[in-house]
Amino acid sequence: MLTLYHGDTAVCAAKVRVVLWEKELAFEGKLLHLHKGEQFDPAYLKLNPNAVVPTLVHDGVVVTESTVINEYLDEAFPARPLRPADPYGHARVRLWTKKEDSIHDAINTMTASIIFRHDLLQKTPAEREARYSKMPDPAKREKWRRMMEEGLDSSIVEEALVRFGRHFRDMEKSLGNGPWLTGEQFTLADAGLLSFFFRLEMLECTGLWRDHFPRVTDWYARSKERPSFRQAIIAMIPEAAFEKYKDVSSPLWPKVDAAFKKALASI
Ligand SMILES: N[C@@H](CCC(=O)N[C@@H](CS)C(=O)NCC(=O)O)C(=O)O
Repeated sequence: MLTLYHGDTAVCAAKVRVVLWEKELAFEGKLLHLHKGEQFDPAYLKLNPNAVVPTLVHDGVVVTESTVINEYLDEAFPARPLRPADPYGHARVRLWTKKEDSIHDAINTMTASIIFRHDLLQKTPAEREARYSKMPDPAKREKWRRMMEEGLDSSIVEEALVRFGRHFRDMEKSLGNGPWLTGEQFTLADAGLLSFFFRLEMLECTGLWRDHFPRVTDWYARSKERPSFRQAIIAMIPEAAFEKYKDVSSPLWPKVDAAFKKALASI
C-alpha cells in the first residue's frame, strides 16, 4: 500500500505524483494544506521532521525527499522503468536529478519573491514572524524574511536566474542527442522537472526558455502531452490558484525578463 502526503500546488509533491502516474501505481493521497500550516502538525513531523511535503509511506516504511522517493519507487516497482537498465544510465539520470534539487531552491525563490511575498504582505508583522518561527530550518526562515523584504530586487533572485540560465543551457545541449534529457527514454531526469516548469509557467515566466532555448521549448511541449502531466500536475491545482498566480505575476514579467537577460550575459 502506497500513501503519499502531498500538497495541491507543491512542486516537490507533484514531482512524485508524476512518477506514480508514469508507473501507473495506485496510491492513497493525504493532502496537507500548507498555507494552513498542516505540515507542522506533531503527527506529521514524526514522519517528516523537515515539515515539508512529500512523504511516502510504503507498507509501513517512510521515505522522504522527492528525488529519493522517485528513485525508491523506480526500484521497488521495476515495471515501467524510468531509468536505463545499466549503471552508467543510472549515473547519467542521477547527475540530472542531483542538479534538479538545486533548481528546486531557485523555483522556491521565484515563488517566494512573487506569490508568497504577495500573501505575506497582507499579514501583520507578528503574523509573519509566527509563520517563520515554525520553520525548523534557520536558513529557510532567513530566506523567507529576505524574500518578503526584498522581493525581486533580492540578490537571491539574481542567483536563481543564473542557475536557471545554466540549467536551461545544459538542457539545450543534451536535448541535441534525443527527445529526452538522457536520450530516447523518458526518465526520472525529465519527470523531476515537469512541475518546476509548470510553476514557472504559472508565474508567467515561460519567456525564460521560450525566448532563448528552442530545444527546451520543444521538450516542454512534448512533456505536456504526457497524460501524467495533466493528472499529476494540472488536475491538482485549484482554479483560484491559476487566477491568483496570473494576476500577481503578469505585471512582474518585464522585471524578471530584464534580470534574466542580464544573468544570461554573465554565464
Ligand atoms: N528537498 C525537499 C523539499 C521539499 C519542500 O520544500 N517542499 C515544499 C513544497 S514544494 C514544502 O513542503 N513547503 C512547506 C513549507 O515550506 O512550509 C524535497 O525535494 O522533498
